[in-house]
Amino acid sequence: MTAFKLGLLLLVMNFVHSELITNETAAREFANEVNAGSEVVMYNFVAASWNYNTNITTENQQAMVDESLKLALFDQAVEANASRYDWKNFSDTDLNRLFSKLVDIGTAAMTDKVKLERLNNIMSEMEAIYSTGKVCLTENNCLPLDPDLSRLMATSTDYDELLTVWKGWRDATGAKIKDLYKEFVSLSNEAIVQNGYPDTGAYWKSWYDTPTFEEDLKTLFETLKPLYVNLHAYTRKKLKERYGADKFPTSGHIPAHILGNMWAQTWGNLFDLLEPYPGKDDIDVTPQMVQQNYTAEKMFQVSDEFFKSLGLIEMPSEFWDHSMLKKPTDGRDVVCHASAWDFYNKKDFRVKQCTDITMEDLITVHHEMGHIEYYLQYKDQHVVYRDGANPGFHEAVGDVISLSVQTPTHLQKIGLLPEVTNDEEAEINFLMKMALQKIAFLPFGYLIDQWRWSVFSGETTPDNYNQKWWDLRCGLQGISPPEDRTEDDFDPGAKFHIPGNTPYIRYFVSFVIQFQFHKSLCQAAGQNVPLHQCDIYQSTAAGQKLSEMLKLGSSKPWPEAMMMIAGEDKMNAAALMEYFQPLTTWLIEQNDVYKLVFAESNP
Ligand code: X8Z
Ligand code: ZN
Repeated sequence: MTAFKLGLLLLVMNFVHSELITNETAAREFANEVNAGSEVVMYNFVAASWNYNTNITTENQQAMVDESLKLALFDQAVEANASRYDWKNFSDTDLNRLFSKLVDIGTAAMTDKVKLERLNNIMSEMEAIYSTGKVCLTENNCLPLDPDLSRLMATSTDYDELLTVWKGWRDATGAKIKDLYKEFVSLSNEAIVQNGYPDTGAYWKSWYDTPTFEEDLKTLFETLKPLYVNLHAYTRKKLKERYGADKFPTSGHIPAHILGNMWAQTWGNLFDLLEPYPGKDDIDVTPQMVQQNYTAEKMFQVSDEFFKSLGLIEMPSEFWDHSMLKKPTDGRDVVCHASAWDFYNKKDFRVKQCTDITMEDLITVHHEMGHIEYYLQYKDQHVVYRDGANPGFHEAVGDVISLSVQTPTHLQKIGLLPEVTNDEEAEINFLMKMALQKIAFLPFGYLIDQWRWSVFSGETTPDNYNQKWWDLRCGLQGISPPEDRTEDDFDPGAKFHIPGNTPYIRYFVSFVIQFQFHKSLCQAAGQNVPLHQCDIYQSTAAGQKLSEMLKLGSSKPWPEAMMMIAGEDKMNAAALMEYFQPLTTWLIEQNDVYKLVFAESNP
């Protein structure tokens, strides 16, 4: 049946019935028809979206918006007709769960077509401004984020040059997005209210289906904070040696532009400066990758090989034929921020990434491949279940794999690390590298949606957008703006996920639960070593355990999926703490005193 016919049928059915339908066999049939119709409408939307993301033009934008409107109409019809069933009282709990998802249609609930179209246009415009943003260092030298500005932020040690780029990026993106974002917030909320939620943030939180979600997050954050604060204090001390203490505020904050990353979200690019025992093994394998003429394709093949070694599903030929693994050189504007795509036809799965030949991007490659592996594993589920157990699960899959990939012994196995030393100093070096990736990120991952939830709920209004942003950045990350910011600036808009409207708490969740997954998969693999040394490569037992969980998609509440893979049904920071224990001890010794408050710690 075509999507159009199904839509029509659904609408007609809407007028025929008046009482709630209790027949569960009929309900199952209805759900199956919706599945077939959804696959078509979703495919059309994803394909149009892909076209826009890989070639930003006004025609492609219009085509994408058109498809998103068709999808919204389809969703509205499904919702209206699913609501004709007495699904809340179904005896079949799966059918009940399925229907609860059919009626939960997000911003597609907006009935005013003009507003819905405007909402979709705003979203694509914000994405275009972000993705085509450039910073001009001189009149004739204007650089995009990827790869140029990212590389500059990663490698420059010139305080003023970093400041020019940092500020330039925020002028080129955030400041231009603020008015659109204001309008977006109001339209998105208007749509979501029609779907029965108080605001967009509440809707996003509902995906975790945990009444204590925010408290749970806070508990996790508080548990992990001392480790972050120790890393922060050590990093600040080293950065002071590099840039001079006069560049640092007396409050104990670190200027936001000198942490090796445009948003100070991960600090791995400072490893040279922060390496505890310099002169040990070269655990940053970027030079090796360059020397061995690594290409983007090669990086994806390396990742595919790891998944295969676990007995998981390899990438289908469509993946290799249609993915965009490199930034195009034909002058097209594209959305460079890496993403993984499910076309909902059970065949077409793609990655879009402007891959740079670096270790950092090799990790992102595994991250994206994790998303695709999840898509492949749950492809036979109903469309509404083709999703992560919760959004954090989806983000964790590839990261779990890269926890193994990054161990020095594994890097040696795949020829990227000529020498591996097994002593305590090498171990601390390695854990420092991992901490700059995993621990440095925690407050950033935690705060983005603290900001957004407060914006969506109306607690933070447009005249306080930037102030609230910096309150969170200073208070939780312990970083400060390198120069005065005002409400003409809109610094949240300079981070992809704000204009791209991708919720962010999923990454904080992922950074915690990926260590729970890792620990349990390591046990399945029979790896009797400290957690940070474990490499599950070639363990089909670990692969089997992972695969069983992935296959569920979102068909079961996430605590069940968690129980299956981790043997416990809650998020828990213990595995993460265990992984970093030797470094925690080392940092405490280095820092001498345990400094818990940024404002009071200024060695
Ligand atoms: O956006 C991503 C992925 C795509 S889901 C590349 N990540 C976050 C970011 O870049 O800010 C991965 C970790 C955090
Ligand atoms: Zn991701």
